Amino acid sequence: MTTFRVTAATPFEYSFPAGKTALVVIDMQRDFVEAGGFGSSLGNDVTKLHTAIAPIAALLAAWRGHAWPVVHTREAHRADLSDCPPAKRMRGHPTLRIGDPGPMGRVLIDGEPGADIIPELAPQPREIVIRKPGKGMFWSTQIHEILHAQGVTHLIFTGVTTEVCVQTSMREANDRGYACLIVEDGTASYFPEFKAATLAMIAAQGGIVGWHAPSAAILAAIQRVG
Ligand code: C5J
Repeated sequence: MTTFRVTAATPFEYSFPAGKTALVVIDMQRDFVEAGGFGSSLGNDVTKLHTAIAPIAALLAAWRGHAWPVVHTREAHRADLSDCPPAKRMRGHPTLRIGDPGPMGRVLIDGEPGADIIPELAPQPREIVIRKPGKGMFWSTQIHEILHAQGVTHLIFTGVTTEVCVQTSMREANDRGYACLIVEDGTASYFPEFKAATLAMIAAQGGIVGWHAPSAAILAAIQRVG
């Protein structure tokens, strides 16, 4: 099996096997990335997330070119809110709470326009798309079983927001035995300082949670082998 070596990874080289490494795109949904959704209802500047779109698109093109596994997640709740704990819904002082009607339909509700993945990164047929009610992608989903059935051992994380759903999912994955890397320019936060801190704490102590690297280093590793 071909192995790709990302030499410019932190804290040291990361290698990943062809076909057994899934590209994970966390929550690139209109509700987080576009004005009028959940992210802006919490007072955030959603344009801060836009830098991640082009690097994710480039990685998606590479993964699609080889027909390697791709996972997209969407944070979204059932219409009756039965999977949204009141402690989550009532927290803070957003202008719109989860389930409230907004410019893109009911906020963070499955099937509403805001819960869709942005058109630039729309999933293709045969890619894995999971709806998750929590921040982490393993909580109350079948993703571990799906990845296990496909023999996936390595996960390369992208998406938003770095310190919330991406970091939570990466930590959950680390505990389940996946070798995980987060893509520096393929993830973004409303708070750049939280993104920087997340990358630092992931790679600290000899990669206690995993690795990080720029998208260019991953693409170069693939191109070197061909
Ligand atoms: C948040 C997410 N930030 N996808 N969700 O509530 O990070």
